[in-house]
Amino acid sequence: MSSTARARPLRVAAAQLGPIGRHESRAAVLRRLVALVEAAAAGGAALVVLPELALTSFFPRWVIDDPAEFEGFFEDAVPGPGTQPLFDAARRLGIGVHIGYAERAVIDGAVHHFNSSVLVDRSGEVIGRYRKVHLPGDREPRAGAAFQHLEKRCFETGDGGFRAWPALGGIVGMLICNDRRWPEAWRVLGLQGVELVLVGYNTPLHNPEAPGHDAHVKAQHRLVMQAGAYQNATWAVAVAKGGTEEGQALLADTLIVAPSGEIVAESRTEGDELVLADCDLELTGTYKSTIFDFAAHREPRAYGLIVERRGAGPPLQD
Ligand code: CDT
Repeated sequence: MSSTARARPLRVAAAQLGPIGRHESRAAVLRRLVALVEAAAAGGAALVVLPELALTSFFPRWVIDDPAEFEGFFEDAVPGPGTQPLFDAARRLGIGVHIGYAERAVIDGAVHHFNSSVLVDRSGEVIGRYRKVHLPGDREPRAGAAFQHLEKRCFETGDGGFRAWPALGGIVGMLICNDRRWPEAWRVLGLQGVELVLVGYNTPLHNPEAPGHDAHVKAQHRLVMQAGAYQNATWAVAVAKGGTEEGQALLADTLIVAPSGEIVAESRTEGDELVLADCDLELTGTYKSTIFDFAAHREPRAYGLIVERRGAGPPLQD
């Protein structure tokens, strides 16, 4: 990476979580999260990034017939009474927080469930919220699978699209887990001038639908993070809930990626671990003003099928 004259440094802490048990109490999880926030602040970070569904076990792996147990994985408000110790600690220490959680929202009197994340600034103000758009897996249980992946059953598709916000001296966007595999999601953030993309994930190392892909899970995770960052001239933080959770192996490999596509910091363990990097947001400019000067080089008239088709169809006719 080359240095720039007018640096905009932001020290970011990616706070990887190890496994969370199905019956682990919120209080116990919150103690772990607060310890990570305190360590991030002690390390001089301005932002701590926690993973997808960071308050609970990855419950879409189970068919949960008991409504009380299912609803028990959801939050009515974050920040809110259940997570106040986390946000109190962050505000006291002057550090911003990104966290993923299962959201129960009441919209026009009806209850909805989303896989969501929130970004809170260093003074405790909510900067933005995101509801996961790309929900992988199944609606109905897969026969014979040791673990299900029932996000389509547990959540509704996010209704807010992909957004970026001015925050922390730059422009910050959020994706959640499977979103990182879709270049369209990155590009919608890139077209808002995003400079830092935050991505929490729970990625199983075994996919019952396509076990032949299992050997490539880590490489494919790195591929999409590095490509997404480079092609959109942005820093990117991918933060895992990793390790073996309730018998299911999840990818760790928390990463911080520069706009060059280089991995500048990565986790060494599968447990609770902080990964720190100094991200100069100004570095995005050397890509945004040259090879990825969108205004100069993009050709939207050639991209029509991106929004006209959902699935692949036949080759276009002359
Ligand atoms: N949480 C999440 O989105 N996980 C998916 C697993 C896909 S395999 C059904 C991922 O893309 O990592």
